[in-house]
Amino acid sequence: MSVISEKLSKKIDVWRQEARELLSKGGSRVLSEVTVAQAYGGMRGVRALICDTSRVPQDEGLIVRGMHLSKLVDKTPEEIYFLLLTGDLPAKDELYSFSNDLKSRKQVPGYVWDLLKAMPKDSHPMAMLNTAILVMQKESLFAVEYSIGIHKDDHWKSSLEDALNLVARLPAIAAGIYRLKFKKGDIIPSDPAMDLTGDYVHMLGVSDVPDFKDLMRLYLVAHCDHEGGNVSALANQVISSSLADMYYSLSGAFGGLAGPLHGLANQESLKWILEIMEKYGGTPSIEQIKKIVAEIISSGKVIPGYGHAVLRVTDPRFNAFLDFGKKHFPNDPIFLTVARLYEVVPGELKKIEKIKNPWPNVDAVTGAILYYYGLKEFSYYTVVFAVSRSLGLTAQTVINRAVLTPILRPKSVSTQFIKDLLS
Ligand code: HAX
Repeated sequence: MSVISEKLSKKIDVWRQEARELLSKGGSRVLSEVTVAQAYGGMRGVRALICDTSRVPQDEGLIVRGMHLSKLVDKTPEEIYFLLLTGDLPAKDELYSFSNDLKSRKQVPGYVWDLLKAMPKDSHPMAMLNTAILVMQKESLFAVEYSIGIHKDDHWKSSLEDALNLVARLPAIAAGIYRLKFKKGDIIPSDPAMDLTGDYVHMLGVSDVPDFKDLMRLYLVAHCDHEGGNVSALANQVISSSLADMYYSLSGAFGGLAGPLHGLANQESLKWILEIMEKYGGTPSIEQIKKIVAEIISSGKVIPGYGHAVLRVTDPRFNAFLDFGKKHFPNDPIFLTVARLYEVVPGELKKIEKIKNPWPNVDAVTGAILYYYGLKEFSYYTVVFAVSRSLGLTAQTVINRAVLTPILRPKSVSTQFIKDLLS
């Protein structure tokens, strides 16, 4: 048995027992009420899901398994994945064995490359990523075991195998997509000895750029998870709750991540920053930014990278990347624009009453940083986000399988129901 399976099997017994006890102690206690406004308003604030991999308190931001992101910025994706799955950071020997386990699973089936090469040249990189994941569905061990009729108590075991295989292969697939889509030359084979970040950077073909590996390590850590109710996590959970395997649920989740109000916001944000820099011949002045914000709001559009459905403070992930930029390239003109926008935009958004959170989210800065390091293809940025988010999403699915989360099926009501209620 691998270190991770052994550790998880002990934890899972505890988690199952805990859930049973909590349900018998207070199964009828109310967590949330749902107002008409919430039913019309995207269920914002309705508490109706359990997620233990991470929490996002509105005034703190991302907390992974009880540890605030600011305490995790020096970790590796392997450490974070172990933490997400088990609730503990790995001991040195556990990390060694877990990292080797992931290294042994990196091989991408050849048919994935054939398919990606056959896709239309103008396919979006996220569509390529989803296609690659979906075509690998036949590799699902969970699907095989389910068809054999394995006991549901053991569903988590083959789900864990699917999770580890997916997480191990995604950097190669993502890097391959970058090279194919943007004509960067041949696909660079994975180096079996390298860790997830090193290999990703190596396969992108940018391993000679100083500090880029460190940036990617931070990137893969900071985007790993964001509790259970965001678009991609919710989609992931809904799909996997039908006992569809992880290839289906992860590609479905990434379909949501590819939306401009979610993971695509990083590409939108940088596009916008470059446009205003072009228009104003560099970093705009404070007065110019005020004018830009007013124009966007009056045209009914959103300021990309600002606002959040849950957060009510500056996203700590934004702060982590801002600190990275200040350390490595404080005088880069695009980075200076990001910093100036941060000085001015929140004050302007605060004046608009309907906007609940005027502060930047992670997407306000990451595009600018990837651009600085030479990753100038905006449409690729969400793919990097997805590689990181695969850690949290697959961990959530393993845990949901482990604690036997049932099929998700909230109740909808009709407009007539609301009319009758209010009459
Ligand atoms: N610029 C302009 N208006 C904004 C705004 C912004 N950045 N953020 C919110 N608003 C508007 C909303 O569009 C909404 O207007 P309407 O009532 O006219 O529809 C109103 O303010 C209330 O919205 P809210 O309650 O404050 O925010 P929501 O929970 O509805 O939406 C969003 C949260 C993140 C979708 C929103 O803030 C937004 O569109 N931001 C810009 C896009 C963005 O940065 N997305 C990335 C979010 C982080 C993430 O998921 N990354 O993957």
